[in-house]
Amino acid sequence: MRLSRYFLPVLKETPAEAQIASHRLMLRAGMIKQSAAGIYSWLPLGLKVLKNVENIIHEEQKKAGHLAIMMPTVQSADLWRESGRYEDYGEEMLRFKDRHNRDMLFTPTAEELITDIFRGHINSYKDLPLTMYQIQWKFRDERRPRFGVMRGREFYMKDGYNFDLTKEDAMHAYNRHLVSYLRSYERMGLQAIPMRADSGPIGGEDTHEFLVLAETGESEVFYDNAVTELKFGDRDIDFNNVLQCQSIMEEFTDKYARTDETHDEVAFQEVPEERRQVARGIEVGQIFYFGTKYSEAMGAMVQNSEGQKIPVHMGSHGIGVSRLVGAIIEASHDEKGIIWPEEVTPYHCGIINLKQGDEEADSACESLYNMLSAAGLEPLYDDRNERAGGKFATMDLIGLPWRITVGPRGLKSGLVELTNRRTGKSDEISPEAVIKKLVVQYS
Ligand code: 5CA
Repeated sequence: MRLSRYFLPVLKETPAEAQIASHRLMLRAGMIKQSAAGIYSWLPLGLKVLKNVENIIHEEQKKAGHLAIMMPTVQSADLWRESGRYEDYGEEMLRFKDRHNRDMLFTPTAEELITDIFRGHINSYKDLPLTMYQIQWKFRDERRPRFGVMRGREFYMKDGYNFDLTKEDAMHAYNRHLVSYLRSYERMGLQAIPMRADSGPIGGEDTHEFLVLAETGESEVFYDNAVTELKFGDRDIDFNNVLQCQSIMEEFTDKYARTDETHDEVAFQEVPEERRQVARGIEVGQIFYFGTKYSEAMGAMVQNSEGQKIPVHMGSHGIGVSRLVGAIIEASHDEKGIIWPEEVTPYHCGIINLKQGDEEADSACESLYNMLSAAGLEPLYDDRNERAGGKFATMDLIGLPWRITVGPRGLKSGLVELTNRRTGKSDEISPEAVIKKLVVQYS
């Protein structure tokens, strides 16, 4: 992509309404634009990151054997009356009427809709287990939308739902989700710690939230510092292996780690004092087992092997996809701007032409651009007639992991400069060496 052809409305001033780094930087880097309180348009740069995050989730869900679907954002109130949640959900639910005066709503989550799909088609244990998920916009009329995409009213969420014959099978689905979530967050360059939480309006007793530690996080958290030493890494996972998934779940949840909703001061005091931590975190996901709450209310029954009809066991599992973009920035930025982890970066590298219009510099940049593209990488080439200082500031702000600086002086000896955004370290190397290095880096 050439910057001269791009839409990157960067802001020089810090927007007054933005209180935390990620909100400030997303506005300044031209990633999003607010259209109403807690409702945003995603501009080209922001959308690229959102899609990268979404893709990681799709890939990891696929590995876990979960099936992608897409349900509507507008639902009829009738299903929610069946479960009893139409009244329970309160003012967070956006309600409206269609032209026939029927009660409709914008989906805040989709337990009812998926249960309706299930009961319409499945009635035997032979069709279980089944887990389906979607990545779709949600709306919750939050009392205090704030911090940009962190607490929006409209937000992008992954919601998955498992259907199982027994509680044991459903707990395997729970563990499978926990494992696939740990893996997804680590791929995004985040450490998200599973913490025992409260189930709120979703219901059920078994639930964990995933929290990314950050001073600006909205949740207060209490944990044994030993949990921060756990790494998922590149373990080989067999998602059908019940014991393997269970043992990973135990490894990541047996130490004390809770949000303020479930915090138990007596149990916390048993953690050795030097490891006891009280901090803040951003909730980037939550998994629930709620048994037969929806299947009983809505008649989602299956026949077991003895021919009896029993309500199916369910859980639901969410990831805040749009919130994650903010969380990644909270975890990875400096005073100059964003620093994208390589897995989610919108472009693999930036090219800065120090002397636009200089024949040699222009042609070196063009050739770099073409070679990088041919090697399967996506460069962002700043080909505008701007001063070098402005180009550097923009590149630092938008946070691409690598910057290639091309100028007449280096080109005299056939060299360009390759700079790492995180470390600030630069190397003067040949364009061919740049390509080689970046191809290895991103493979
Ligand atoms: N039905 C369940 C699981 S699919 C559910 O709705 N869970 S949730 O309420 O915990 O939401 C899932 C995730 O969405 C949360 O962990 C959080 O990361 C994200 N989320 C929730 N509310 C908002 C919001 N207002 N803005 C941005 N992200 C949100």
